[in-house]
Amino acid sequence: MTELILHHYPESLFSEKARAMLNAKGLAWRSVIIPMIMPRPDTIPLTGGYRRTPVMQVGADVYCDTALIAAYLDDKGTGPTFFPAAHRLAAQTLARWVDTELFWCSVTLRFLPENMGNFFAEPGSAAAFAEDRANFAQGAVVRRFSVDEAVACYATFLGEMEAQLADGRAYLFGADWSIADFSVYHVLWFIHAGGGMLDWLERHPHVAAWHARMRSYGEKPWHDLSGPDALAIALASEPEAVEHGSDMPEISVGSLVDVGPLDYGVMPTRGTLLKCDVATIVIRREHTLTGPVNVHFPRHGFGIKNLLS
Ligand SMILES: N[C@@H](CCC(=O)N[C@@H](CS)C(=O)NCC(=O)O)C(=O)O
Repeated sequence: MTELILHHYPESLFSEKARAMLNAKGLAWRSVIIPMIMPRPDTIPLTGGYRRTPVMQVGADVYCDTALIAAYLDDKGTGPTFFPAAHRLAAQTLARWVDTELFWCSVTLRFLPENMGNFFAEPGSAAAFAEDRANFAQGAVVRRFSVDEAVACYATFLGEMEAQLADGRAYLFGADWSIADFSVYHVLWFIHAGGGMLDWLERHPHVAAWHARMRSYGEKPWHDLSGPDALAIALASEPEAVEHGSDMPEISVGSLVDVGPLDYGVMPTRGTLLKCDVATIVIRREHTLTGPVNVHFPRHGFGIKNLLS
């Protein structure tokens, strides 16, 4: 198998989800640490505009969004599937809710001064981060949580999770993990990563034990790779063959399209449509530093616009 390369930064919670999935599956992977804020000269040539974190590179193929990274990794490595047939609907639906609603709840909680820990270790980094994320938020359609709402939401969720785990099961839906475990894990990891609200975990012992179990997959040491070396790997590789097809009558294969998230971080990637079905959108683009690359997006939560219509 071509090397798996994660472009990420340590503080990123969705990166922690990807790291935990890679490690849980026992996969070897290489790590490109990207800056927490723009510019990202060694990642944007690969994605062509998409700027959310993380992205996973496999040669000259780039996978955007951890939902798609999970689907890609599922039959790789060892261990149970992320999508057990008996719980697939519940696990996927919970994962989607957690990656959106509980995620925004966690942002409010983690950025309370008492929960931040050393998130902004460098002097001046808070101001630069705020400016960068103001740009990132351009065009976003999300509802941020007030502190009161976030506290109530998290308290309710932890109570329900404690009840779910109370029969001694190891994971949310039974003896084996599902994608929901990885989604819930990264959000809880983020809330508590600054050392704040630890008493909330202590008051929920089943959740605390589950969190410790999931933590054993995250934050593992990785083999570093420089950004320019990752670009060179793309340049030396050919994109994987894709079965062409479009399920949209008005946008055919070969059309020039913009593809991007619909909720936030909406900066699109421009390329030629190769494939669009219920699960994925794949476009081909090219950059002098990478040569031709295929950029893969999940269909859910992403929009596609035909530039010639
Ligand atoms: N649905 C996306 C969400 C990714 C996301 O929101 N990542 C955050 C970091 S944890 C981000 O992109 N922040 C802005 C940035 O890193 O530029 C996924 O699952 O990958």
